[in-house]
Amino acid sequence: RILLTRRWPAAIEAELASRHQVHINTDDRPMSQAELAEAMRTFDVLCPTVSDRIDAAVIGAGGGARIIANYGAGVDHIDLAAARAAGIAVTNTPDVLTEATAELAVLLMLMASRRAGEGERELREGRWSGWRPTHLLGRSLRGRRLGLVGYGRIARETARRARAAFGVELSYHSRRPVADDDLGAQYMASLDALMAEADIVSLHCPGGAETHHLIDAPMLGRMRPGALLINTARGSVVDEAALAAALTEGKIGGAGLDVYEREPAVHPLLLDAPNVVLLPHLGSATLETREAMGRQAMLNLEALLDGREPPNRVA
Ligand code: 8YV
Repeated sequence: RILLTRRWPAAIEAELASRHQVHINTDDRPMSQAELAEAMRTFDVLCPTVSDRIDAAVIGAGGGARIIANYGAGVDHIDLAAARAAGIAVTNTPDVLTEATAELAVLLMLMASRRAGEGERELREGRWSGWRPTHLLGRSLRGRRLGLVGYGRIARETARRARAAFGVELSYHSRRPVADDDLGAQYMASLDALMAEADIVSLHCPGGAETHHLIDAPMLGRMRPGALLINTARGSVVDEAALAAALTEGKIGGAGLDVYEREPAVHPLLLDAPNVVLLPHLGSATLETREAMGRQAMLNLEALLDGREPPNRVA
């Protein structure tokens, strides 16, 4: 018995339902903590999403669940230590969403550097007074230095696209340099130095306690005037209040955000800040990708139920 905590694309829901007993939360809202705990007791498999908080209390409810097959790559909303202690497997869906998320990171870079969000708002609000030579001048991406924080699959695909299409220079910061980096990006052991040198900083590290507010006011203070911050990783990595202040005070040039500290809430000062592009967590939101994520979750849960090692076990 499998529970989907949210609706998946119809084709993959149907595929899953043709093979298993599937229950789907059809309400257009996340389930409550009490409902999730109850589900842990009564289902064999829970397929949560980033909008569910699978904390120690939910996991501790115990009972039937043998696997939490997350629909998504990031698992910072799941208490992995509690799952380990309870002997419940946790899997995720990496790889299948790499391209879609990298595309969105590039979209945000383009929108922020060309002031596309500002321009669209101005036009829709009837404030466009016509063409003029100095209207909404952005900056070209060519020759600018893209600094990647975290250098996993999504970071590298973002870097590959940005370099091939727009001719950016590449630097990255991660705990260790990547061996045999085919992109030849410059490794920077110091995040401070990367922040100070990059024209565009793009975040690709996991969420969770280790990276909470990694990009805080002092870190934002190191950025070049006019530099852009792109976040398709997790909202918790950035101190949103400090970012809103840096934007409003003109300390940095702009930001492109897809993720937020308290989704779906967005810091009110960010809504009013200049040159910030705000998207509602659309990183993996293509039909192909969301179907592939469902298929990957299905491979994981079926492997575990059949007594095989799931391909994407994280706990
Ligand atoms: C997903 C994401 O849409 O996979 C992730 O970590 O942030 C998104 O692309 C989301 O996680 C679905 O649960």
